[in-house]
Amino acid sequence: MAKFPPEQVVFNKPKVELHVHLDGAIRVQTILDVAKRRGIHLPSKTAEDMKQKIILHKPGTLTSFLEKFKEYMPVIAGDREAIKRVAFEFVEDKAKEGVVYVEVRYSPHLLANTKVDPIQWNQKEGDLSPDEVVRLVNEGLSEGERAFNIKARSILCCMRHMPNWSMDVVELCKKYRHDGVVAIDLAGDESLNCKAYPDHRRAYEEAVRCGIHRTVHAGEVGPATVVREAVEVLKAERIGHGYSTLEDHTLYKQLLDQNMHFETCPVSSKFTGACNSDFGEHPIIKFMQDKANYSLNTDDPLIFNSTLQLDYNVAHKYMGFTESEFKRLNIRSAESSFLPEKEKEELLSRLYEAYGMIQSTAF
Ligand code: FRC
Ligand code: ZN
Repeated sequence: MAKFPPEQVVFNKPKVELHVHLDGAIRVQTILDVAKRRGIHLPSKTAEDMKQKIILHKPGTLTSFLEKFKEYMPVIAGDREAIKRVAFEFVEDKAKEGVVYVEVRYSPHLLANTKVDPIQWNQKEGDLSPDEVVRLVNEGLSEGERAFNIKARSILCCMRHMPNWSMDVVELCKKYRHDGVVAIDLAGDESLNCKAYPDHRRAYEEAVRCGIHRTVHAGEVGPATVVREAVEVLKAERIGHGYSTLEDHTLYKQLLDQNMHFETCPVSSKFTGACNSDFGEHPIIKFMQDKANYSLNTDDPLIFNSTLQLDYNVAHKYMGFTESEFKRLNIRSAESSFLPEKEKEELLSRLYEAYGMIQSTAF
């Protein structure tokens, strides 16, 4: 990954971020502090050393990616104080990156008292429920909103390999829809789509019935058929990543016509091997050329040792993004946010004002 001098800040203007994982956006120092308080042994004593252990240094496999979570998730999961702190600090970090509106996602079950073993995620050993996790995150986010003057909402994730959690997740979305939770997501291994369907589909049907917004991780490493299923079966309103949509021209045209929003993550896609490691060949360039509806996002800044600024720098330096495209995509992101109409209008006004634009939809 190319490093950029900190003074090279492209698009130093208010931004919207729609795809970032709370458990992939934790401060290394917080992991160390919490481990110390809980008496959990870590392989490293200093933040710098721990950071080197957690970050992905080169594009890796799913296994190497999951190993990263295993390093620190047991420190944070199941700890009330840590979960609230992580949510609060997340808002501070986003405010510093110039984000004015963020939707942050996580699996409530994975932050509950769960033994973090990629094969047996569901081993419960404590008393912190997914419901209480959501309440703690809501508190941390709303305290952060007041302290740092930005807007933060959350999205609750179902996991593809844990279909028995999905109805819980949609019920939590319903319970906390007036307390910061704006949508449901489906994350994890895309190859598990078919087997896991009935439960995920029922959860998404319930979301549709109750007016809960929907996004789905699809077409990141999986084929275009996963995207099609997300749209047609799960009634996704936005697609997480969606790069492989380009392999199915009919589907791509259909999604362009219906103004589907793609939550793209340039730096992440390089590290997960989702896309060609040559940024000059990236699907996002096609999205830009076609004036598609998409956002730029970090996904897991802790694991990729990145910031939203880095994703913008990459888009500028290797993909030819201009200031006016950055403005356009942020306005599309705000329009595709899961905020209620009135708040969406307020957000859009804030952007138009900051971008020196007169409000108009003529792009
Ligand atoms: C997933 N998480 C954070 N980042 C990701 C990601 O995919 N980029 C969390 C949660 O916020 C879960 C981490 C959703 O645990 C295949 C199987 C997986 C997996 C990713 C791919 C199983 C567990 C998992 C991530
Ligand atoms: Zn993601």
